[in-house]
Amino acid sequence: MKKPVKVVVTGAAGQIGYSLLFRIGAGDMLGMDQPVDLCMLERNTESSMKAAKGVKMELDDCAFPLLNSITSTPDLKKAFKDAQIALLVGARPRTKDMNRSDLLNANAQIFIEQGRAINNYADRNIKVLVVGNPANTNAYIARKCAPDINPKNFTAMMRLDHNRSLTQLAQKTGCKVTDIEKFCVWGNHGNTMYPDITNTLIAGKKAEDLIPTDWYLDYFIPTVASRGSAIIEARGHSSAASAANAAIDHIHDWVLGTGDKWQTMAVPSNGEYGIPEGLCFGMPVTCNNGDYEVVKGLELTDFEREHILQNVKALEAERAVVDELIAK
Ligand code: NAX
Repeated sequence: MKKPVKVVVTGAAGQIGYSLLFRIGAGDMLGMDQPVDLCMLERNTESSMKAAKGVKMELDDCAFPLLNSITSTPDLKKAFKDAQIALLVGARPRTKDMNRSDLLNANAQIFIEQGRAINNYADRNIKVLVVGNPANTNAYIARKCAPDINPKNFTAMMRLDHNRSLTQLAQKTGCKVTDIEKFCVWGNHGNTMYPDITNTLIAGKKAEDLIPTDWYLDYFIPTVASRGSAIIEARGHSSAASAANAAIDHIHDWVLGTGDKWQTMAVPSNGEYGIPEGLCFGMPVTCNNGDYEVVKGLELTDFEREHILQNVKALEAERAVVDELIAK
């Protein structure tokens, strides 16, 4: 049996945590031969700790063979000590009285602290996935606060947007999701996100030849971007099981590989495709040997450039706000 991998999940007593932890315990994320030391980090309040205790009791009751240990703590040092994988899910939700900069401010404090704790205590090769919103900017903050860790290892989740898109495309064309290749969602996990079919093949045929342009522009792009709100409207709560599933997919592929198959990950830009260096940006990647690589050599159309630019502007505006907070 392999040596256990230490996995930290923040916001473990929340909605997404409640789906995510059981999937990790079942072996869906790291494989059926990989034991896990699972650490749940929650806020240091009586109600959060009590809820986390309840989740831990249920995890115990599953008797998952792959769960080598389960701990629950509000302590950043204990949680991140030697952590090899961190899923940063816990974040401050937006409440009615908050504007965008209040939300950025509240979350910046959380991700500044967690970034520092990762820098001080985590395994030097830790892989970090930020789910908590604003996910791209929170990943940027954590990375900036962890200067001793490879910047490449701080990613944000756009896999839910990717998965949502696959199903829309499959349903429109009557194909299977597995028939779709070379698709990605560029940019920010927000209204400007750009699900891009320029290079996409569906069952070997060019997606642009199969899909009516008006459906793509007027239905597909806005439907993917507003799917989160549609779920809240229908369910009364935000996406949880599908978000947990996307987090599992993201880490699974990063660790276990995709071969030459594209996936979407939000990763720190190295200036690819004119995206300013350092922004955490959704891009097409392939994963091999525990590492990801941004797909290179794409010739962008004017339409792609324009949509990528909208996302650059959105993320640069957030970066300007949080850079001041990080510097304090
Ligand atoms: P919940 O409000 O159900 O759970 C959040 C949990 O985080 C709570 O238990 C809370 O106590 C905990 N928490 C808050 N601050 C913490 C801290 N500093 N340390 C540890 N734990 C802390 O939210 P949930 O529905 O689980 O969503 C979590 C986050 O995911 C939200 O920010 C949400 O907006 C974001 N999402 C991101 C998605 C993406 O695709 N990137 C999609 C789904 C989701 O909307």
